[in-house]
Amino acid sequence: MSSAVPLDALRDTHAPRVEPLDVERVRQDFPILQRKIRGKPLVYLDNAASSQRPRVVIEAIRKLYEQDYANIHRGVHTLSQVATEAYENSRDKVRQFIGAADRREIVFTRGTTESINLVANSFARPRLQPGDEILITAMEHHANIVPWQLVCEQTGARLRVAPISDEGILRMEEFARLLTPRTRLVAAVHVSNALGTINPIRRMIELAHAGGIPILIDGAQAAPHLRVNVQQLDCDFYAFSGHKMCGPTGIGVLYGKLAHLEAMPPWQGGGDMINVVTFEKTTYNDPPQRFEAGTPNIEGGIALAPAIDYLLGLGMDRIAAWENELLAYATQCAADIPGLRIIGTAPCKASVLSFVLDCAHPHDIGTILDQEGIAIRTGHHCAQPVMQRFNVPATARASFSFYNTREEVDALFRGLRKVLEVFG
Ligand code: 7TS
Repeated sequence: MSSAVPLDALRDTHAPRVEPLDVERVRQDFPILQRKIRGKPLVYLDNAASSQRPRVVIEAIRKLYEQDYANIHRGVHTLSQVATEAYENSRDKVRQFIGAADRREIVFTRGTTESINLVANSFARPRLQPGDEILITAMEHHANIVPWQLVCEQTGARLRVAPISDEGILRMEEFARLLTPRTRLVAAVHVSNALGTINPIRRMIELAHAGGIPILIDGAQAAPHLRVNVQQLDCDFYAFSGHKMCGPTGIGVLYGKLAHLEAMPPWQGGGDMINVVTFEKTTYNDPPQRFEAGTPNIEGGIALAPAIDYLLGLGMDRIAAWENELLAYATQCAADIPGLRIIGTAPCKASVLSFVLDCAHPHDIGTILDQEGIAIRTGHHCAQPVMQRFNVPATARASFSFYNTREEVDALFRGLRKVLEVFG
């Protein structure tokens, strides 16, 4: 694959030509990148599992704990007001980041998983009848499979799966064919964590809407890497996690169109989500508070704002351009490794190089690379059906971030040559 990957064709964004990132400078912002592993410089290529945090995020949490911490949405005292304001400013920041029309469309959750479970329980379950269908794709993370299986079990609805090609590309004609009058919801991944495929979600959304079907997009692997605009996309729901985009762990987002959120019942009860409680009857708060029962991840929510500011400061187009160059370079290097097979060879990919070697199990690859200070993920990546589709038990996965360098890609392939020496 050359670096001339047809970026815009499927990225749903128009990426203008941009100034390249000063990666060495960017790396200075991430204290952990100075760390040594077994005496060797850390080469962190497990970004799809979780990214690292820049100093601005670390400092925001430290400042909160040292100066501004209190519970939110409940105090007249100064600290509670300061913390509440910071938390709610984060909601505005998220709204801006994904181009939502209204801050009430931004629900804070624990992460992508919880966002999808919220939609499954509060949007899908009350609407589903026996015989209804939910359509997903064959490249979903378990987080976008299991919640639908649970609601199907509860309601008698049926899960349908749109197949993918040997390259890991969604078969659009099959996807279109599976949209039927029985389909009540589509739930599809934007960027596959196991294959790297970028799905043509704009087209998928159009097709779903042409049949009057709402659609949720799992953006866990897209929000950190691509410019996302939910109004342009016109998706009904969009889910993502803070920890994969330089933000804190345990905070995530569900974007939902306001009309949907207003029509949805709460899914968890407790403090903050109510209007008036009596033993006879309780009335519920408006969105988004209706879906945010209990004390939330205050520091996570607050420190998501500097993470977003950081990404926007670098520019999502510059991030995408550099990551795309790294992926193209790594894909090129992979061609020189005997017995290496890339799993996921779609022309339009983001961030992820998933592969197997003839001679070594992915766990052995991961263990030997760790000796060299190189962190990759090995296993099924919580996408077991993808492994089944490609008939492999697991893959080794290097996933790139904007702070990775070509030298780190070289280190990865030096490490893989060591694997060949041991097992080849
Ligand atoms: N959807 C996709 C596409 C993902 O990649 C992940 C996490 C999730 C949903 C769940 O996100 P969470 O933040 O709620 O856990 N993916 C991975 C991964 O690839 N390696 O570790 C976690």
